[in-house]
Amino acid sequence: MTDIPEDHPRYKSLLTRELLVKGVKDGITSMQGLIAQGRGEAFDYLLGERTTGSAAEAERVAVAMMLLANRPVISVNGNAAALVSEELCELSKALDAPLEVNLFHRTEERVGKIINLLRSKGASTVYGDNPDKLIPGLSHDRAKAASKGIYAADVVLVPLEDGDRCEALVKMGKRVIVIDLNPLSRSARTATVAIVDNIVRAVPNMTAMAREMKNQSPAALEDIVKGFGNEKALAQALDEMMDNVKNAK
Ligand code: PTJ
Repeated sequence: MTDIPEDHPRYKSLLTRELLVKGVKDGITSMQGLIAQGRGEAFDYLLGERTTGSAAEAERVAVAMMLLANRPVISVNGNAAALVSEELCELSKALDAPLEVNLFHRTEERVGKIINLLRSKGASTVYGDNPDKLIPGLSHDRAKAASKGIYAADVVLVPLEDGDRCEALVKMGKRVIVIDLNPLSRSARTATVAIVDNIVRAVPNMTAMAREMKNQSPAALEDIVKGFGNEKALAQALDEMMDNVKNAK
């Protein structure tokens, strides 16, 4: 990895890039993952590289939804594994939700490496190496799912998702939470809850919230979920981006 000085004004962003490049070298992240990160970075720049008010609210709703779920599952791809493997394990514990590796550019070797990485960071249950079901309506490898994992889940957290699978999971009757910096993406628009934030900020935020909210009553958690509308939240995210751009003039 290139040694990035901590006083560099773009330290965090450059470090994120380094993690992804390392992910590619280690066989965790796909080459396409670098391009996806570039698109994410552009939106993050517009957002001011911060967790906005609407993102924090979406994170709270997502945590409440996961805590209320009977079978919550967290999906992990090559970008998520490179950027936040340890943080995802902590979130998995805080929410009592297993992890499942699900890849768009699937190779069994990469699935195995990501599972090993997650286990080395403390994950207990990780599905993905033995998918025995197919998500209906998807023709690519992303359809592969574990019968005890995503296939049976009632709520699925899918960071950096492609729109197709998000739509297919919603069609199966699941509540789908995406983390996607692009509020215009099909996944963000199809999701039950879209969190417009960088995964490196969103996942630790959600873990802290889960620890705080864990003892709230189901009625109190329902109240948090009830008031949420994804369309309105996405409109707010766009407003926050535009305000940030206007303030830069
Ligand atoms: O590891 P694989 O094979 O499953 O592949 C993973 C990628 C991400 C390559 C694959 O799912 C893909 O091509 O995704 P897309 O369709 O490019 O969508 C990724 C979305 O995530 C885009 O809308 C980006 O803006 C957004 N994004 C990228 N980096 C981040 C992000 N959102 C949050 N945090 C990020 N760091």
